[in-house]
Amino acid sequence: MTSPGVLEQVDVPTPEAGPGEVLLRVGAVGACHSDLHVLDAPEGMFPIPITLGHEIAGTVDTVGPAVDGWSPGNRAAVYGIIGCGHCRACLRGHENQCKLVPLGGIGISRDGGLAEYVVVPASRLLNVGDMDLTQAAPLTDAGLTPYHAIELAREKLRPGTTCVVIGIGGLGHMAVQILVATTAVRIVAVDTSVAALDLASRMGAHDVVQAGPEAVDKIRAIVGPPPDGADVVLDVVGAQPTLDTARQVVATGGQLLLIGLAGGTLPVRPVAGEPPTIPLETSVQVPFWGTQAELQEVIALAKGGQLHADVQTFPLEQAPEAYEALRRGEIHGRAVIVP
Ligand code: FEH
Ligand code: ZN
Ligand code: ZN
Repeated sequence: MTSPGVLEQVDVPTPEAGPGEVLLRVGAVGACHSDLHVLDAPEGMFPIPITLGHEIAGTVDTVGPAVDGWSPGNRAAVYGIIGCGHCRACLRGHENQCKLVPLGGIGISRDGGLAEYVVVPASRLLNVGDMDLTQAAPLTDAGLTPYHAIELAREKLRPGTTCVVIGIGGLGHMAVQILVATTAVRIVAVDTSVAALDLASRMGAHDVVQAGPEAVDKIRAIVGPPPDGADVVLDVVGAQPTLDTARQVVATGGQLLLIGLAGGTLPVRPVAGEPPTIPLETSVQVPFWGTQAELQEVIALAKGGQLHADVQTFPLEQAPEAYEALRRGEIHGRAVIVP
């Protein structure tokens, strides 16, 4: 991003690994909707110029001073968040809740992976062995973000409960697989696209509902009428229609996880005369990315063949086109740039 909203390919010097850092040759980097938010953000919110790309996997090229455990040729996925490392959240391993650094990360507050090379702290690397790097990269965000959200709802995701996943895109199709691999819940997939719903069925969703005026009734026919309903709803879109659907199908005592950042709002008005906007005892959370420990578990699911990203690859020079296709909603699964 060379100026606010401008994504262009320019030549920059190959970065060098400093103490504790590794120079990684980028094998693959996912194109995330959040990169569009970074591009569209008001000036001053993110450093400019900056190389975007926060969903990275690659091969170690050189290691900087004081780095142990990594050597040239190792293949790794990159945990993208860089918190302060010493606040009460970071010390507990929740760098996604860092109390000092609001949005610290590779491709966010420092140069990322939309390039042939990227320098990362060695502490952010997780070994992926011989895994295809176009599979490893999406795990670090498209896989980790829904995995973290599902972890937050683990208590509700009991055998025999239902989970509604709204939006079967880059993150949603991974969410379905993670639910299949780690729970015994009934999965209801919701999307506007029949192709996305077919993908959800192939990945193990038990029911599919096409988004539209009848979606709430169709979902209700599966999850039951109020005060029953879906025990967990993952809104992976976060637009007004999806948030409205989510709050109309969640059960009393359920859990709403707002993962998508499309700008919708969710009125939270407890029952007081007017009908409540969400049922009693229902919790609402806005998960953010995930923890490094959770990324290790996501990689284990992939290595075990239980998590596979449906990727569409683009060469580096076509990165702007990939992001425009993402903006137009033309990407099914995850767009991955291969420098
Ligand atoms: C990345 C950068 C900034 C905001 C949000 C994000 C998410 O895509 C991380 O999963
Ligand atoms: Zn992202
Ligand atoms: Zn911190």
